[in-house]
Amino acid sequence: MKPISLTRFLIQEQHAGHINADLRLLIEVVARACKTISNAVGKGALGSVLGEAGTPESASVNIQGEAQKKLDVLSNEILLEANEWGGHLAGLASEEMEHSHPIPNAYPKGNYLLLFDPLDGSSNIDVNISVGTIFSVLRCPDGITEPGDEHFLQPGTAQVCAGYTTYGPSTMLVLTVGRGTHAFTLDREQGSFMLTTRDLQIPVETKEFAINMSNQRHWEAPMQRYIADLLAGKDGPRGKDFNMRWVASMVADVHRILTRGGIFIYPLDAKMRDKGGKLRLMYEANPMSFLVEQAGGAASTGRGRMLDVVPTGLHQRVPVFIGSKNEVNAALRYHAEFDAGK
Ligand code: P6P
Repeated sequence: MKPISLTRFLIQEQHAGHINADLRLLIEVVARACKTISNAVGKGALGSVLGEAGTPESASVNIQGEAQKKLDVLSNEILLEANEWGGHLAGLASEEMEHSHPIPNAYPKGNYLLLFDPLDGSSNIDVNISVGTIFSVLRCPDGITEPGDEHFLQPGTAQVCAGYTTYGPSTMLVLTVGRGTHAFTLDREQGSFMLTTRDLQIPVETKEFAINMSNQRHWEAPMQRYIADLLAGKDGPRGKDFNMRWVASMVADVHRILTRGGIFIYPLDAKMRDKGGKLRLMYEANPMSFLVEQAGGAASTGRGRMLDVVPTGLHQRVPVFIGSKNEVNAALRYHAEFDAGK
């Protein structure tokens, strides 16, 4: 049977009463912006969009203190311009901008807040490895027409929608509106995202873990023990051999896990302790956690459910354990035993 388009899927969800017209418009606008980003990313060296933003004399650095790629800046601009005028948003926030961006008074305003990492994993862009866009949707608090940063600081359980687009061999959009997690593949001839997997289910068990092993000496003791037991394989406490993958693009690693299972970990380490971790809560960990939970997986900071974290800052960082439910729980047991002094 011919797959249905994203538009038809969203109209079905709206007629079923699961989303309203504004949220449908928001998702369509973001998906269209991601198609534009996909085209820019796909040009590679032919598009004069690779390399660092800014000039050799003054590199462009974002709020995270990270060098910005030209495509970081371009992707951010594409998402800003696509979402400002539609009347579905009250404000938006981005990894690339220090503060949230209210919708200009010249445009109509809506009830949603959009947060995004416009191009996650952009350090991989110049070596042609998959990157992605991550987005999260919250409701603007009642009565607020000029939302400030503080109005975005809602726990992950408050999300009404989350998704990512991965720019890989194919461009895929993975989306949840709280009723399962669904995957769409971009049909470049039609220019439409087509529903290729309805209701993704992450296997609860896995033999595959994703972590940056070069940080091992900086990890806390329970992390050292957990990974050592994975590496000990079938002769060790876990009684089975494990495989490892690390793309250094969260979108690519999480997409693999949503597709075939696994656990992705970016733990707290001594290098990152003062920052609270590497990955950002509001537009990386929370949307990915919503998607993974809706696909039957689990997501944690290592000491608590990710979606329950009460944010304290727009660019707050957190440790991330996400993926196959039983493996995430196994990793959490090492932390719980350590905290209990065992
Ligand atoms: P490291 C990309 O910069 C990112 O935010 C995630 O997409 C990715 O999982 C992680 O950082 C990679 O971190 O320390 O391995 O470069």
